[in-house]
Amino acid sequence: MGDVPSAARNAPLVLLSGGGGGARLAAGLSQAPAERPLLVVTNTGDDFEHCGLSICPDTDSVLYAVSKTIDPQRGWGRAEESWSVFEALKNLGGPDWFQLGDKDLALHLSRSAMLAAGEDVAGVTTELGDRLGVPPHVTVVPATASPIRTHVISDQGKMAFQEYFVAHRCTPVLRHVVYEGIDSASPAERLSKALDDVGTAGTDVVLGPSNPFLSIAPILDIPDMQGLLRHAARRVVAVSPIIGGQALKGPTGKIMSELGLEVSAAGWTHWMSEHYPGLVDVWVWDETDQLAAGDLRAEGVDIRTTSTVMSDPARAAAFGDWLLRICEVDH
Ligand code: FO1
Repeated sequence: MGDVPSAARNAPLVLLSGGGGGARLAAGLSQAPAERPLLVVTNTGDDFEHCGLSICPDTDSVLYAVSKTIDPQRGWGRAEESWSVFEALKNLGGPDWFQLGDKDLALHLSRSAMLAAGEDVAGVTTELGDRLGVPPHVTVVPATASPIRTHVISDQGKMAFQEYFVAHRCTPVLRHVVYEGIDSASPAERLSKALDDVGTAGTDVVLGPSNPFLSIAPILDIPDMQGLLRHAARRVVAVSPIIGGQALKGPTGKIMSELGLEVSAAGWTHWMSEHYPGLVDVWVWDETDQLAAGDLRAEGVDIRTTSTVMSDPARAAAFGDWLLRICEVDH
C-alpha cells in the first residue's frame, strides 16, 4: 500500500453532511490531527422561510459544530443560548413550534439581510462562517444555490420537511420523500470549481452518517452531482447512520422500517448500492456490526469497521483521523 501523491493529500476532503451526525463528523474531521483542507457540502432540502427569515438548518449545524459554537445536547442551534425574542414572539401570537434562540436569530437576520442585498448563498455562508470562527482550512458550501424543498408523503398527507420533523416529531408514517425543485437545481459553483481544481490527482469524498432519505439523497440527486463527485474522487467512503440496528438520533431507523427495509448497516448498504450504483468504494460500519459484515465482504463489498460513535469531540476527532488515514492510503 503506497502513500498517495501529496497533491491528492492536500486536495480538500469533501464531506456530504446533513443533520447532527454529519455536523459532528464535520467537526471531527476539522479537528483531526492530520489536518487536511475540508470542504463540507451541506443539505439544503431542510431550508425554509420562517417569520420572513431564511433558515438553513443543516448548513447552520455544520457552521456551529465546526466553529465549536453548537449546543452539544440539541445538536443544532447555539450553545449558551437565550430565548427572549422567542418568548416575546410567542406573546405576540407568533409561531411557537420552531424554537429560535436569540444568538441563532442573529445569524438568520444576517443571512436574510445579505441574501436580500443580492449576495449569493455560498458567499453568505462563508462570510457567516468566518464571523463564527470556522477555521480557515474548512469551507462550508450549501449543495446548491437553487431552492430545493424536501416534502414527506405520509399517512397524514404531504407535508414540508420541518412540519414533519419538528411540528409532527417524525410520527407520521413515511411513504415517500420528494425534493421539490431538485430537477432544475445544479451543484454549487464553488463545489464544481473546487473539484475541477483537484485535477487528475483527485480527492476523497465522504458521505457522512446522515439520514440517506432526508440528508444524503437531496444532495446526490441534484443533477450532475454524482458524476461531479465520482469524477473527482479517488475514493468515495460512506459512513453508516445505523449502528446495532438503530440510528443514534433522528428518524432514519423508523423510516427504513416504514419503507420495508431491514434496519441495519447491511440494509442501509443495500439501499445505497441500489440507488447509487458504483458510487461508493468503501463502506464504514460501526464495530458493533463487525460480525454482520461477513456476508457482504464475501461478495467483495469493501466494508471497514471502527468506532463511529462520536459521543464527544475527542471521539469525533479520532474517527475523523481514522477516516483521513484510510483516505490517504492507496490500495
Ligand atoms: N429541531 C427541533 O426538533 N425543534 C426545533 O424547534 C428546532 C429549531 C431549529 C432552529 C434552527 C435550526 O438550525 C435547527 C432547528 N431544529 C429544530 C433542528 C432542525 O429541524 C434539524 O436540524 C434539521 O432540519 C434536520 O437535521
